[in-house]
Parts: sequence; structure tokens; C-alpha cells
Amino acid sequence: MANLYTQLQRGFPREAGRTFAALSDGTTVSYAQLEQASARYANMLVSLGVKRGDRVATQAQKSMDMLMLYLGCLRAGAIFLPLNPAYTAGELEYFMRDAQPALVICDPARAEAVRDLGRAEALARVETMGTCGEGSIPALAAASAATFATVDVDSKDLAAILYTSGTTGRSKGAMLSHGNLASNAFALKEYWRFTNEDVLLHALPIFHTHGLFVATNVTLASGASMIFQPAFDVEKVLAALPRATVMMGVPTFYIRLLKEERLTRDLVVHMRLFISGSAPLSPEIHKEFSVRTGHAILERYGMTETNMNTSNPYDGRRIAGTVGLPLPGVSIRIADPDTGDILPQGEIGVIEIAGPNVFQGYWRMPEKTAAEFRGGYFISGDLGLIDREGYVSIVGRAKDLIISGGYNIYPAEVENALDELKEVRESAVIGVPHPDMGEGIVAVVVPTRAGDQDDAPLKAALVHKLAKFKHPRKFAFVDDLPKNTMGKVQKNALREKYSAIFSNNVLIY
Ligand code: MCA
Ligand code: AMP
Repeated sequence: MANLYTQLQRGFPREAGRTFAALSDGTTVSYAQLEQASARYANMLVSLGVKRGDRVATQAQKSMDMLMLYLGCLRAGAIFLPLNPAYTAGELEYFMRDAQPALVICDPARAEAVRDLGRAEALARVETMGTCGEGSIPALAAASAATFATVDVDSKDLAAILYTSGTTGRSKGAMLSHGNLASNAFALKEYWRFTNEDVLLHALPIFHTHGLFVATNVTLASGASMIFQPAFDVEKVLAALPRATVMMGVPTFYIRLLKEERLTRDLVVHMRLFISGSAPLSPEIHKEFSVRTGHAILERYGMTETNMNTSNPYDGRRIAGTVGLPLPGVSIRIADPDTGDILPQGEIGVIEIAGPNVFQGYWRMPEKTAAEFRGGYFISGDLGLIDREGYVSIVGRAKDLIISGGYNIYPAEVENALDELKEVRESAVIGVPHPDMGEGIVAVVVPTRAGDQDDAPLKAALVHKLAKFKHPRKFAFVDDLPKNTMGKVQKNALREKYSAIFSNNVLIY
């Protein structure tokens, strides 16, 4: 059986009463309850007319119901399509039009707006789901039968579509199959030595690969349990650490934990593993964490399109500043970004990836998909090298991308939004070092009216256009943007010029 749920189910503990998740309200969800709830969700989807291959889009806050919806989609053969709750109505409209979901599930507070959008876009159904069991979807699921025969699928059938932005500013839906997700879940379970004794501290969002697939699928594949927190809150994480054995996080989690004196060797002495990914973990933070706690954070590297590609070893040397070795079954090569020639070991080029983890292409974008593959390898857009021992290091990006607190922001999208404003003649958006988020967003703006320095109207206009995490935190007004002879903005010069804009100023938000 290729269905991801069926494959994960083989790892569920024999004693069905064992805990799958401990929730913030003090209640727990057992594996038996998970089996029943996911069946109820699958039945509910079928009763709403959702068929195999239909997209189920959800824009709601993190909750256990959301995880059950994900599992219900897997069991019913529907395609789970989670969206960041921070997206604005305009951003949502694009995803709806592109994905054409059969069912859209949103927070009760946004139901009205999404229904309006649904009518305009001739969407099928709009239903609601809150964080504490409220909304129409949990009610419909509760009234559905608690058994469901998980549908059989082909390993290439889609389990999920996750949108990822592009260098042109247009988002692309990465199509991930049951086979893609299963191969990665089991590879990581083995590589990181997960067992059903593990307790994962889960404070990541679940609309992205990291929190949804890496954290959740690995836990399920191992029959392990998780402490399921709604978001990263340093107090709550410190309080839960003594009950956990593993934590996964973006570098900002570790930066924030290190600010707390209560993070001591004693607090985490029982922990088995700390894992970091989604953005570069600085060697300084790696070292500081190791000195403070005695734990060498294990850094790994992945992408929405590929799941996880490399990982530092569990037993061997975890080398700070590297993302480790290719995972079993994953092939990595380094190519010349322009010619595509494969480069000799040790040289810097674009990282290319092949393996069972690599996605099925971009939703309804065959040309874009074809352009991002070379000889069966996916072109990551990350620049890196492989050292003599096989460790991969990421040294830069061939793509114009900012990663802030683990979220990707494509400057082109922000520049397009700014350039539409009457106050802006042109703009360049860059990422520069930020002490908390890794990179912070800076907009360098040439105003329409010479000498204008007012960022207020720009900030106000962006509120309706872009999710908050994409907003520039600093605006710089200039007469001209530095350009090369081809008229292309020299972003390196701008990054250099504004490199210290966030230093000594942590309280910028
Ligand atoms: C929140 N804000 C942000 C971010 N998060 N701004 C920039 N970058 C962010 N990452 C905004 C909010 O809208 C709010 O704006 C203000 O910042 C709140 O700040 P703060 O309270 O500090 O934020 P927070 O709520 O504590 O969140 C920071 C966070 C969170 C904990 C780092 O962003 C987070 O959980 N990031 C994880 C992202 C993740 O899972 N990435 C994995 C992608 P205002 O105050 O103006 O309203 S998957 C991936 O990348 C690949 C596959 C991989 O390898 O894993
Ligand atoms: P996303 O599009 O959200 O899947 O983000 C994928 C990108 O995150 C990759 O192409 C890398 O640029 C970056 N990334 C993920 N993990 C790491 C890491 N450990 N170190 C550096 N960059 C990373």
C-alpha cells in the first residue's frame, strides 16, 4: 500500500492507548484517538463531495484538528493544501484561482471574506475551523463515522501541494506525492534514530514542510509522541523541555533560547537531540549552544520541493557551518550555474538534487518545472560545495531570496508591491543580517517626489497587499539605485551598505 497514512500506520505503537500528542490545554490525544479522528475527517471529506485528487485548501491557525484534517486528506486520497494564516485576502485569491480547490477551510473570523472571494472565484465550498474545536469542519467530523478504509493510491499520487514563491514573485505549487513524503519520513526516522520512546517538542507552524512533514511524519513513522504547542513561545518551550527528548526548530528558536539564562545543561541533560533547519545556523550560535548545554545542534538542509536532502550525522561529527551529508537515497551534485557542467569536488556551484524525495513538479506549470530540472536533477538555486569527507556547505544563493526567521521572502514580490504605489519611483528589496531573524528585510526606495522620506504610506499600503512577515522592517530613501551597465540593480552593493542597519537594535518590531 503506497498511501502515506498506511505506511506511517505501520509505525504506530501496538498499545493504541499510547499518547500521540500532549496539547497545551493539558489534554492528550492517543494513537487510538488519532486513528478514529483521522477516519472521521476522511469520512467528512467524502460526505462533502471531496474526491480523490481534489485539493483541500486550508488557511487556519495551528491546531490538532488541522493535523487530523491532513491525515484525513491522506486517507481519502485528497490533496492537502495548507496556507499561512498571515496571507492577505489578495494573496489568498491567487492561491484559490491557481489551485481550484474543491473545499476551502478558513478561520471562523475570516469566513465572510473568504466566502465573498469564493463567490467571485466560483469556488466550491467554504467551511470553517478554529483552534479549539469551533467551526463547521470539526462539527461535521465529530458527526462522521470513526472507521474508514484508507484508499489505495499510487506512490506518485499527490498527497499535498505547498506553495513556494518564485524569483519573479509568482508563487508555484510544489506537488508532493505519497512516495516523496514516505521516503523522507522513513529515511529521517532511521537517520535521526527516532523510536517510540521519543517525545518531540513541536513549536513550528504546520503549513510548511518543516513542521508538517519533517516533524509530524517522522513522529508518526516512529510511533513517537509530541508536545504540540500553538507557536514558538520561549517561556512555554523552556517549561516543556524537561518532558521532551527531541526538538526541531529554525535558527531563531535557538537564538531566542540562548538569550535565556534558564537554558542550562541541567535543563536539557535528558534531551537526545536538537535539530535545526530552514535557514543557516551560524557557527557562533552552534558553538554557544554547545558550550551552554553540551549539545551539538544537528543541522540539516531541505526545500519545499525536495523535503530533506542532507543532514549532519547522528553519531559522526556534526560540523558547524555545514549541512552534513546527503541522506541515504539522495544524490547531490554541484554544477556550474551557467553551463550546467558538473564541477569537481570542492568547487562552488549550484546544488542539484535527485532522489525519491524530489517533488513531482509545479502545479499546472510544466514549462517552469522543466526549466528547474537538469538531467533528472532538481536545480536548488542554493550555492554550495562538497568537501573531501562529503559534507555539503551552503555558501550563498543563486536565487534572489531572503530567509527571515525561517520564512522565505522573494524580493521581487515586495518590489512589485512597492513599485505599484504612487509614492515610489522604483525600489530594491534586500535581506541583511538580523540578530533575531537571521536576515531582516530592507526596502531601498527611490521616491517619486525627490527628498520624500516618509515610510508611513508605504507601510500602510503593504498591510493590504502582503502578509506581515514579508514587510520591510526598515526603509531607506535614496536618489538613485546603484545599477550595472545592463541596468540591473547591484544588490550586493546595497547589502554591503545597509549591512549594519539592524545591529544594536534588536527591538525593531
Ligand atoms: C513573525 N513575524 C515575522 C516572522 N514571524 N517577520 C519576519 N520574519 C518572520 N519569520 C512578524 C509578525 O507578523 C509580527 O508582525 C511580528 O513579526 C511578531 O514578531 P515576533 O513575535 O518576534 O514573531 P513570532 O511570532 O515570535 O515568530 C517568529 C518565529 C516564527 C518564531 C521565528 O516566524 C516561526 O515560527 N518561524 C518558523 C518558520 C518555519 O517553520 N519555516 C519552515 C519553512 P507585527 O508585530 O508587525 O504584527 S519549511 C523550509 O524552509 C524548508 C523546507 C526547511 O528546510 O525546513
Ligand atoms: P523553502 O522554499 O521554504 O522550502 O526554503 C528552502 C530554502 O531554505 C533552501 O533552498 C535553502 O536556501 C534554505 N535552507 C533550508 N535549510 C537550510 C540550512 N540548514 N542552511 C541554509 N539554508 C537552508
